[in-house]
Amino acid sequence: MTHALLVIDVQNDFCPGGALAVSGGDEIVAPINSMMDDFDAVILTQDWHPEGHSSFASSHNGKNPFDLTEMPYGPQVLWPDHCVQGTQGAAFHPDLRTDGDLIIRKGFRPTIDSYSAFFENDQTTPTGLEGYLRTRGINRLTLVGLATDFCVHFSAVDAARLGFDVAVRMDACRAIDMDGSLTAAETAMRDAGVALI
Ligand code: VGL
Ligand code: ZN
Repeated sequence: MTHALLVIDVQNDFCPGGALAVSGGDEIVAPINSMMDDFDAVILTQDWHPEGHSSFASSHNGKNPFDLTEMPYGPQVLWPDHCVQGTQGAAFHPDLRTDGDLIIRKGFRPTIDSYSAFFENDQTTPTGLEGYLRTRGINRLTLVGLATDFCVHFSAVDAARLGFDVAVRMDACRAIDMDGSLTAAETAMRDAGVALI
């Protein structure tokens, strides 16, 4: 077994004071840093949107952050502007170790959002992460990061469907938790065969 730690979106905009702050988002930085040495590989993801991205409420007339809209690929939550490429908000939390092996960016296509580290929200456009993991012989993944109910959730479910052995360290994740999204995410992850630890 070659075991990688997948660190999802530990970026300023998802931490207290950020544009899409997740409560307690900064509390997981120190525990994640100390876990890194226990893995064969460390991979970080970075939410990385162009200005005016289609997932931003500000790009839709009459819509507010956290409203739902319909995209060609299905329903999409609209977010406050966040993780705009090159901004401080898109940077990793300043205390996060970034000496991992790979940083994979997602959400850079203007018309598709990407929660998962594997596929964009159309569920068909790949990020390339699967190929990277397979060519390195990585078959086991532990996920940590932000937010439990969105990017961690979709990354974990996709990884399990692709056949990886997947665990989520819930103590090293924090959730947005809107309208029961955390409970729904936990159910979906368990149903996909993800171990919640
Ligand atoms: C995320 C909402 C929008 C996440 C990213 O990292 O969970 N959530 N973009
Ligand atoms: Zn985003």
